[in-house]
Amino acid sequence: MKFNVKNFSKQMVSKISSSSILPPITAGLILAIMFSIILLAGCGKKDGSTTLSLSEDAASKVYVPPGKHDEFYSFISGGFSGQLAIYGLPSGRLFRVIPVFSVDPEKGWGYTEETKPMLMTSHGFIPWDDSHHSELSMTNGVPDGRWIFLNGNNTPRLARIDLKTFRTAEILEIPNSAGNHSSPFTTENSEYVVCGTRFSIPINELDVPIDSYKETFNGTVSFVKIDPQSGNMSVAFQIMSPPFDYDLSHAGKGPSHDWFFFSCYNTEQAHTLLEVNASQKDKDFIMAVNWKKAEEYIAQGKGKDKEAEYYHNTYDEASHTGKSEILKTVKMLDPKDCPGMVYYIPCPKSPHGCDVDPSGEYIIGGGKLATVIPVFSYSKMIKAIENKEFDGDVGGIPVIKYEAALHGEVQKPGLGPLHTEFDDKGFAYTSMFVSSEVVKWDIKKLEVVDRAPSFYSVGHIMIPGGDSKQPYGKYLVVMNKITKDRFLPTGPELTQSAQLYDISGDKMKLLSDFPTIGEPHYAQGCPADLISKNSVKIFKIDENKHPHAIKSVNDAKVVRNGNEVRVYLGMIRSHFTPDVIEGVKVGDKVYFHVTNLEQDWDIPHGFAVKGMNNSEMLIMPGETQTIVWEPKVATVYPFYCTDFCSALHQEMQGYIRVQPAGSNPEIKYYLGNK
Ligand code: K7E
Ligand code: CUA
Repeated sequence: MKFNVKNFSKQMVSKISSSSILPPITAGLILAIMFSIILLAGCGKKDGSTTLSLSEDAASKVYVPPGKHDEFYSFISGGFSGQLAIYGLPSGRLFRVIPVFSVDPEKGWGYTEETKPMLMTSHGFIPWDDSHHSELSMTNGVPDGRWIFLNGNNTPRLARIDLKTFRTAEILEIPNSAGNHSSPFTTENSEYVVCGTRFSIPINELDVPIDSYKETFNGTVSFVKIDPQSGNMSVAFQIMSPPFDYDLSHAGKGPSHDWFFFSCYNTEQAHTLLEVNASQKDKDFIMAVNWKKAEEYIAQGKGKDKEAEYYHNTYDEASHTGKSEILKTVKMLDPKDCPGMVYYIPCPKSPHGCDVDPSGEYIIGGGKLATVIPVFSYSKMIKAIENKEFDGDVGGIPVIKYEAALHGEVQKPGLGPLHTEFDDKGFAYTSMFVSSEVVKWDIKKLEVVDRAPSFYSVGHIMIPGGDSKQPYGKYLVVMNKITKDRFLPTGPELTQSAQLYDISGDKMKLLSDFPTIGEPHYAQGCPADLISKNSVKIFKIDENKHPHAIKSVNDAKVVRNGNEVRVYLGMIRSHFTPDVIEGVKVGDKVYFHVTNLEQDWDIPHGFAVKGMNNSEMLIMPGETQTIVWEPKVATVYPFYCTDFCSALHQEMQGYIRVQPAGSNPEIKYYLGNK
């Protein structure tokens, strides 16, 4: 979500004064929200600075002395950058950016021949996406530090990042979906990661009039099976659902282990001016899916094979190479044929976040336009199902009576509740987008116990382990949409930001602000040693299965085959083998297969050749990567190492001669004496 507070107020003023579409209640609510925005926009500032003063105490809490490590990793999604950024907590220091769905010349990802297949989709090569949510793999409902999943919103995709290497291991395209937003949330043992479509689309007919939305459009939620050993992802089944917008989700845990909960808005089934038309109803839904039941129906053959074309891309660390596989079918379940599998719970009003507390008993909806936070009870939901306390059905899906599933409502929490995380002491923390604050409340008593302003317009919040069975209730990270006056200006666009709060006591305490890469949405955090102890340091050169790897400098060579020239280049501090190459001509396609022969941690070498219309490569110890170069002009081109690898890094260079098209040069190469 992103909008400007000032514009929002202005637009709303003109809308409310000029529009007779809005029912009086909606208009009244929006007016109330608007006034609060104006009030709050004014009260955060005094003489250009915030009124909040930070004590030395706060500074010492985020201070990690030089040479010391942070206590937690945090993985903050990059939003429209399609990347995932890794920060230490409590310092807020940035360690690494994983490009995931995007290209980043620093990493060479998507530029090298080996990694290009990872970004292939049924729409072609797509080096970008919009990534909102990260989710750590779990065992027994607790992050296990093995993998982290990231959603691709725009070209619906799901990525798995291997936390041994901090690299993308797998990207799966999601068929019959558009706007993969309610993703990639996982069940307690990462049996499944889900993908729910934000936009409903015409699933059966492709080309239909858009105003036939109600008749021809549908939503789907997909359950992606995760292989417990390899992590390999496959679409196990999809559930066809009414044409709503499936927004966010979280799995049950403990008693609610078998269930998954998805928030949805636009139950009005509007296809235009959703801003108004999808805000008509007092309540939308949380969709409760019994995935164990779905498994039974699949076993009984109730899943219909549905044609679809989608890519499955995997990266093999042994050969340092990615490959794409094109899949043609998915299993689709229709709730009409599968009683007991899907229910709707009414939820006020245009829900966004859908969060389950550590006990698995309470399900919290975040109604963007609601004045309360509704808290549902899993055990009451089950009783309501047993007693058939329904208010009819929608598309064959029974609608449970609101009161029958409700534990209670948090009254007057603030404005625009979005997302909720949990600590280990029975408290929930909900972000309030409109009133720019975080509200702490007691889950059982439903009472607000503390509130802290956020600067400004908070979206997601994150407590390490905060959506798991075992939150580490020490820090809260708040991720903001707008920073206004918090940082030095950088032209028309200011940095997005995260803020760190100490939540170990009764009251939340702001400790620090730090900028983020891209727009942060959701994040995950876990104790550092869960991951750091497994970190890969080198790739063993003896185990390098790349077809164009060399195992020693003695294997370095240059080979011509027609107009293809393959350069098998070795790198070791501080030279290339060979570093003089002749025999290439204009019109050739030159493959540089570059192997880093080092076997020491943290000694990458880089490779670039003058005028290369691509990116540098950064090659890790023991790894082979390939870049293609098609020289256009006959001359001599230098190449060099781009990563400062030793005192003689600057000497790590070479020359390649390119002769005119039509010539017949002899291949020659050497290092040192000819
Ligand atoms: Cu609230 Cu896309 Cu999870 Cu952003 S979403 S904030
Ligand atoms: Cu190798 Cu610098």
